[in-house]
Amino acid sequence: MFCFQCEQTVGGKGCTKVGACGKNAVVSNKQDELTAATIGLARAVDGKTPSKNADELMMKSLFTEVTNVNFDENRVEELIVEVEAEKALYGGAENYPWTELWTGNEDIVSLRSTLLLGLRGMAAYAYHAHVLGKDDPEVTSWFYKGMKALGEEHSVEEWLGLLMEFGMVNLKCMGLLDEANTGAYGHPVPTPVTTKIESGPFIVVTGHDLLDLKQLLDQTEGKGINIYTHGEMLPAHGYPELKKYAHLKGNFGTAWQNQQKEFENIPGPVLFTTNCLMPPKNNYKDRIFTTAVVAYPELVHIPDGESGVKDFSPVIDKALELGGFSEIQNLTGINGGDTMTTGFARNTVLGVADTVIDAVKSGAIKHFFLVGGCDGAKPGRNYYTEFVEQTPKDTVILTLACGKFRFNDMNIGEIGGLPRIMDMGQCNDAYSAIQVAVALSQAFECEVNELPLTLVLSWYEQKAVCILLTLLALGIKNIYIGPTLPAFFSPTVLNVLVEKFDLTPISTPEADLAAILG
Ligand code: FS2
Ligand code: SF4
Repeated sequence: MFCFQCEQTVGGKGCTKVGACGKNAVVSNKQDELTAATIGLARAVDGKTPSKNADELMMKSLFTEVTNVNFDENRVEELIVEVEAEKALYGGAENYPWTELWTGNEDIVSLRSTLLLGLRGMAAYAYHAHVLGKDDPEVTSWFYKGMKALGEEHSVEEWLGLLMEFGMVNLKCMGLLDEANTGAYGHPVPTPVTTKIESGPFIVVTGHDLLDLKQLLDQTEGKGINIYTHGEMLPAHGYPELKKYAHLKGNFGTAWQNQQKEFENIPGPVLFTTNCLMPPKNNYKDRIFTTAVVAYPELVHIPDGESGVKDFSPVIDKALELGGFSEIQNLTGINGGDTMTTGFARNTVLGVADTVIDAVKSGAIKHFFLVGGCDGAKPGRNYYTEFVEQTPKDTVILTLACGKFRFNDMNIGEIGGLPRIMDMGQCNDAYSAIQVAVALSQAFECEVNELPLTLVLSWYEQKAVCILLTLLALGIKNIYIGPTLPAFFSPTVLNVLVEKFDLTPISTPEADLAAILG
């Protein structure tokens, strides 16, 4: 096996025997085989119109290959068989030799890998929009274009061109998901979320898929079962059509890398709608349920339902059987706070744009930071907590994705009635952040790069890769990135990114803050 797609890759170089994520060599090789088969599918449909089934297979296959999504060789094999059958309908085509995916000239491998990993990330977003009935022909067709391109020879300039084109397509895809989520559930509103867990049966829902949460809320209503979000599901509390359910009570736990501790002997089931799933320990294995493309051997999987409605009875029965805590649990976030406020998506922030603009003009707000992205297990990630703690009182922190659990229970005060930390949502809500930045640049009649705004990003898996490519394609410069740089950036590719975009690796909060504000 060879895999270097995530931030915890072994030795910062590549996983070759077993993944640091727990993915074994058989699954890893099968995922490469699946990648090669989807390149074959893209070749086969070239010049023809792909079916809806082909489109779904493309999204599902790429999503399946994302870190911490699928650990089940049988499910990957099933997908390979389905892709081959679909490919045959278009007269077939050669698959890419999967053993050559990560080999060749270092810079070409780097550029090819970056495009593939970005496509994997975008597939997750496209899939969430798709289940809500939203597809964009440009996004869908770019999966074929991108996968076909992966199997071809290109110059460095051509690869860079493809990456920038992809970044703009991913912006469209995030916009599509924003439209799907807000269309179905309304625009998020600021919502304080408690970290306390009440007594009685409960279910924890994690991952990014709001439709799975909505169906579970419907199916548990009036049954005496409380629902708690976890990880990337926290922003669900902000959506009017989800927050209206009285039994959507609060948030359990913190970011994904703490799950093996947090789920220990928990008296309730956990539903994984997407990544990040870690190999479950024996003391809670019987309580973990997967759905959609998430899978792990021996765990109960909730299949896609007839006419789009899933049957969550196995999860509900488990919640009733386990019965929950006998008394209220006064849990807190990492810093001891018992409330995590979310819901500051674009509509809310732009709704107070005049207040924000006045505060900037009067000097009450000196700088904006977007401190966002993934969390992970590396000790160096304390940087993000310390960075937020050290930001001056006249600055505002916008945040998104699961990295925020490092500081989203802290109360660092307000400016002009607005909290200094504003949670914009999941990683895909980078779209909201981009809309706000564009609106501010229009209000101040300047370029986004001239705004008093700095992006301080943390990355872990491939959704962060597609978002980074979007930000670069938009010409956003001076992004700070950590905790370490991707192993799939070769020295030459990294040089290009540093020179062209001033991409800066994080150093210390003190030094970086001084450089940004000085
Ligand atoms: Fe966090 Fe994991 Fe959103 Fe990533 S829960 S690192 O999938 O996509 O962030
Ligand atoms: Fe290693 Fe990350 Fe790949 Fe898992 S996903 S095998 S940890 S590089």
